[in-house]
Amino acid sequence: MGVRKSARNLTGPEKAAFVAAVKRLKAQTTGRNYDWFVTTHMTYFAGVNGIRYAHQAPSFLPWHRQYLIEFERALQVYDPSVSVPYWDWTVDRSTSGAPFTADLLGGNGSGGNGPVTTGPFAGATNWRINVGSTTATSLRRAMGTNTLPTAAQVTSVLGVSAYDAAPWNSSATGGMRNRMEGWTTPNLHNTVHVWVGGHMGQQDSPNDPAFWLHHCNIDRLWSQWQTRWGFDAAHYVPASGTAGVVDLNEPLQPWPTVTPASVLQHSSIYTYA
Ligand SMILES: [Cu+2]
Repeated sequence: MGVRKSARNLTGPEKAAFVAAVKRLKAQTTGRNYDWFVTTHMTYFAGVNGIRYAHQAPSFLPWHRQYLIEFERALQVYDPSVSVPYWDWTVDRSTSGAPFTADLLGGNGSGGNGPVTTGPFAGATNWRINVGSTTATSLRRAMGTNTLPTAAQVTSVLGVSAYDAAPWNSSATGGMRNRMEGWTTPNLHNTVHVWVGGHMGQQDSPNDPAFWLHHCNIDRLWSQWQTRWGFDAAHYVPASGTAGVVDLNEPLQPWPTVTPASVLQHSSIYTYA
C-alpha cells in the first residue's frame, strides 16, 4: 500500500526515485510503456464506440483513478518504493516552485509555448515526445496565462453533495463532477491544464509528467469528497440504464474488469498523506 505525498514534501531521494522510474517506463520498448499511456489518453479523450469514458462524463473521476493506478503500478515494477506525488495547486502556485523545480518536473517553456529548458524532462534527448497531437519532439509549457483555482473554489466544489447530474456531459450543472472537471464554474481541472499550457493543454497531455501530479491531486480531491459524502455505491451516478456513459457497474475500458463501483474504495491500494 503506497502513500501519495504532496510534491512539496518529497525528499530529494524521493524526487530522484520518481523521475528515474518515469524515465525507465519511457525507455521501456514493449508492453504498456509510457507512450502507451499517452496513446490511451488520446484514444479515450473523446467517445469510443459511442461511450464517453475519460472526459465530459461521470466516469471522468473513476477512469482517471484507474489510469493513475495502472501508471503507478508500471512505475513500481522498476521501483516498488515509488508512489505518484500530488500537486496541490491551491498552495503551490508559482511557475518556479514545487513541483516545477529542476529536481522534479523542471520549469516553464521558453518564450511562450516553447521548449522546457530546465530539469530532467528538458529537450528531446532527455525526454523525447514520440506520440502526440502536434509534431513537437520536446516537451513544451506556457505557464501562467490564467489563474489557478483557489482553496475557496475547491471547498465550494467539495460541498456539492450530488456526484453528477443529467445530461451527464459537459453541460451538466447539477453535480460535483462537472465543477471538478471544469466545464462549469468554478472549473478546477481544466483550468490547471490551461495554466501549465503547452502539451498539458492538448489531448496528449500525459506527455508532460505534470499530468500525473495534477490528476493525482484531482483524485485526492475526489477522495476528500468521498470522505465527506460517502465511498459507497450510492455516491456514483448513474446507477444503470443510461446510454452513452459508464454506469456504476459497466466496464471502464480499456480495463474490461474494472467498473466505477470497483474503484470507489482505494485505501487498500494507496492513501493520501
Ligand atoms: Cu486532465
